[in-house]
Amino acid sequence: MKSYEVNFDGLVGPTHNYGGLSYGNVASQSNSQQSSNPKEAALQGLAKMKALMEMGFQQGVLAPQERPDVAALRRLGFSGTDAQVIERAAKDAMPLLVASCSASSMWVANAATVSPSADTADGRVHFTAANLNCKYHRSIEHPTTSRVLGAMFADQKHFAHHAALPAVAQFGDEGAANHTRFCREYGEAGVEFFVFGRSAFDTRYPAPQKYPARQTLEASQAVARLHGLSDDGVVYAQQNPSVIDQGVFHNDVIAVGNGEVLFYHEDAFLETEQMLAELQGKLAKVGGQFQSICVPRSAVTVEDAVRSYLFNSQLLSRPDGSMLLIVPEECRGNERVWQYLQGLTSSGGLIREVKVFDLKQSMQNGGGPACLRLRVALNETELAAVNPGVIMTAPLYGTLTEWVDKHYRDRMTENDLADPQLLLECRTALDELTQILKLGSVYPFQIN
Ligand code: SUG
Repeated sequence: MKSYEVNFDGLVGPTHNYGGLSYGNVASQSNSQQSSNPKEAALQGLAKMKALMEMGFQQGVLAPQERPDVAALRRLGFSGTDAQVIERAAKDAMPLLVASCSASSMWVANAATVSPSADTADGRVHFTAANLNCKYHRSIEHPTTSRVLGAMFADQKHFAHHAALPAVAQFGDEGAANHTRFCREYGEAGVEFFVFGRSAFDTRYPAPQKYPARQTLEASQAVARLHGLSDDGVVYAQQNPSVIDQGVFHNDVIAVGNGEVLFYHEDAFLETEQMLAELQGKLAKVGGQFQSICVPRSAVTVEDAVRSYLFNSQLLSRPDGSMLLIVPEECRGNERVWQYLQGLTSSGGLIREVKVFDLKQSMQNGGGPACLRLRVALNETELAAVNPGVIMTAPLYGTLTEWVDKHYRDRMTENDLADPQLLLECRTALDELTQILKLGSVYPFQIN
């Protein structure tokens, strides 16, 4: 049976803004308080989806969340009408209003961890929504994420959904941003590679000194158990704590994998040789030939990687077996990175082509091409069971760009978040969106 890797991209929500909310994420902190352009952000994301669809890749779309999250503000003690809740939060606790307005659900690489049916004990595709416990503004995403994923992958014969892990730092889980799958073909059994930043219970593992390690070993292990993965089908590795301290807040900022290939920076991991040997051995057991491409620090520094997001690229398989790298414009702007990429594609290796996308609105908050997509490997039968409303087509692209043009503002600052009119605008837009994508009622304002 045919199988595919389907990229579901997060549609940027109408409140996209630069809140400076993510300590440890250099771009988020350095662009704090700048004015943003939600309309441009959404159109940049849609342009990437359309381009991939036109290149022949399977592409889907994942809906944004209801923001401002008035229900979250109510849980923090703000009361009255919805407009009063926003007004009181703006007056007494602006940082909480900003957090409740974040469009951070656009970075759907953090929405969930997904295990394809070929790897799981019950032969279904498993999803665990990420608790995103490290940052308040992201920790409020998972209930709606679960409802949206449930509406997209509704058929229980093929899809199994798990609630987010317990909401404590010991089980900090950031979803697919720290999860990579290696396989020969997407529909065949593979090896799932979980990268963690620290251990919550075992003091033998070192931890970063400056910035938080968001993903714990214990969270990754829990996800592997929930998904029914076999020991032979899983490899755990620790991220190098010193790169976390340089702004590598997720593994997908320093490594990316696809098929049988891992593309990574020399400083990305601890115990790298042992980890590569384990990946090679386990992939061989399912018939695969593991290959790794190490980018030396002498060519590209960790700082270059963090600034350019070279590794936050999408590594995609072409029908002829070669690979294509989707990188952000910032890679072209960095001389060393661009030179490295020229050498890589002309070396006769597997990665033959680089395509550049302008995703500046998202990049300024620390989200590159790979952050914006959730990969779901599906066979033909499973793909046919996905809600067809969320699969990208030329007409859907047209409808969504019109929808963005109609509902989105082209400038957003902190003051705009306090405008009660924004809440109404967002709800009107999202109500229409759930009809466009045929999701049913998924937002708190549609349910309560
Ligand atoms: O969680 N930025 C996100 C970026 C997530 C990128 N995802 C991956 N690498 N997979 C984060 O730090 C910034 C929001 C603000 O500052 O307004 C933010 O949440």
